[in-house]
Amino acid sequence: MPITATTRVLGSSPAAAQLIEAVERRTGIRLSVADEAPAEIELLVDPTSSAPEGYTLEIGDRAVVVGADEAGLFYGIQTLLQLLRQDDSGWALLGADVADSPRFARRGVMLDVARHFFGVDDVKKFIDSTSALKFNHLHLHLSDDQGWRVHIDSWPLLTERAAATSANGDPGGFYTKDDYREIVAYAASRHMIVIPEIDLPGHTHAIGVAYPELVEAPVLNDNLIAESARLGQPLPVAGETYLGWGVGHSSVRIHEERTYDFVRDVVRELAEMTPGPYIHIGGDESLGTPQADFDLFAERATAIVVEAGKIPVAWHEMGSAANIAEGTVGQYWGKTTPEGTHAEEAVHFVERGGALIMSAADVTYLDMKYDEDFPLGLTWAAIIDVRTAYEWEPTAVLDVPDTAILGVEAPLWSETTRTLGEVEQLVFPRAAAQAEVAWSPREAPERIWESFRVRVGSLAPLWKAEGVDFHPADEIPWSAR
Ligand code: TNX
Repeated sequence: MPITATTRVLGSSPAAAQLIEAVERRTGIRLSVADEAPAEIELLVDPTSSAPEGYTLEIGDRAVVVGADEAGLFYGIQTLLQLLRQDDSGWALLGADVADSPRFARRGVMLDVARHFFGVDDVKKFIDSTSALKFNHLHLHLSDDQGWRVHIDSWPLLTERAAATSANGDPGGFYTKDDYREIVAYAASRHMIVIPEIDLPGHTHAIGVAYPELVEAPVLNDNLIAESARLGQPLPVAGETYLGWGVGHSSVRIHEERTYDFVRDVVRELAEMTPGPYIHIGGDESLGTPQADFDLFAERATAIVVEAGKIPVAWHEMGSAANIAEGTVGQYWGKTTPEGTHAEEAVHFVERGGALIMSAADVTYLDMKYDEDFPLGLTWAAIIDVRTAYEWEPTAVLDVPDTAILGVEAPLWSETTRTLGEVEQLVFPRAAAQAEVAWSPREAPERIWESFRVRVGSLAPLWKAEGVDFHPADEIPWSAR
């Protein structure tokens, strides 16, 4: 059906305004609003129409989108926008008859704002581009060795002393509480829940820059020393800003009560400004923390999150603790063929009544290079081309019931990315692969690489119109318009 200046949209929800703006960005055509039916494009919400977050979309002489809820309507509109095409006779919507709803309730992306800081406008743009792929959770990695990125009233030196720099000595920054609330509200307007992460008990060198009494002296393992030398990076020095990106050298003091006062205060202040149900407390790569201390910390820290009324989320290593709080959600970042103790740690979350988010590093990690020569990214987990990112099955990695898998999250670690444009080159198109793994039924006939590569290729004009700096991987037949 043609899209012209006389095309009208009926529907009062915020989704109608979002559709009108997106069409204008793409085509330059400003659709008008209809006061009553019939209109060329009709947007409706009907809870009986499909499963939560689902929608139906019919495009013939008219286009009708019916969401099961506001999120479903938003997703139906995203699909409609993917069907906009320009040819010699102008703009049109391709015909369609779609009934769609998500396989997994949890479809996430993570942005590491600690290794490099990204300001509110960057995060909003990241929300726009990822929510358009129907991602509904945004995990913000808010603290790491290199910096602390959110203001905490009860521990003000965190942002006063430990936020100014990023990895490599690049500029840092932090979110005021109003900034953070603005991000949360913006994400909600795109149906995304923010999950804040404070990484503990390792990845905490920056805390020690602000409050030295909370953090142990750096533990320098052989790998850290060798990698730092190879990369020409400095080693961590207690109380001084850390500019390298080595991991596993820092730990908060497990046997000091003040550490738990700190954790309680931070969790409380974060919980107060986080409407979503989750607080992520990290737990990865605490190589300098003795195992018994680590397990003790995991038990106390997860209990503190529960006391604050939130569901704890932790990287899978925290599953080593026998008495991790019941219901804690584990985030598995091992490989699709698990190594070492990764699988048993992950499974323990399920044994404790929790569930799992799958972030298998050799397929979902958005910071891995596409190929050996790609200028951005790392290689430790794998080289991940688009096909590799696409062809995996989240329920086939661990020996747990399918119902224990909440969904998929694709993390972007930011050691090598300084700008949002660089982030986008790593994220797109591979985030689209994870979006489909998380959304589409396993048995759908289109859930195959030969179909996906053509469909993702058709997103190029949309991404160009939205200013998304995607990587034009040569595995994909990119559409010109
Ligand atoms: C491992 S994955 C980390 C991060 C790094 C990342 C780089 C995980 C839970 N921890 O600290 O940034 O590798 O790919």
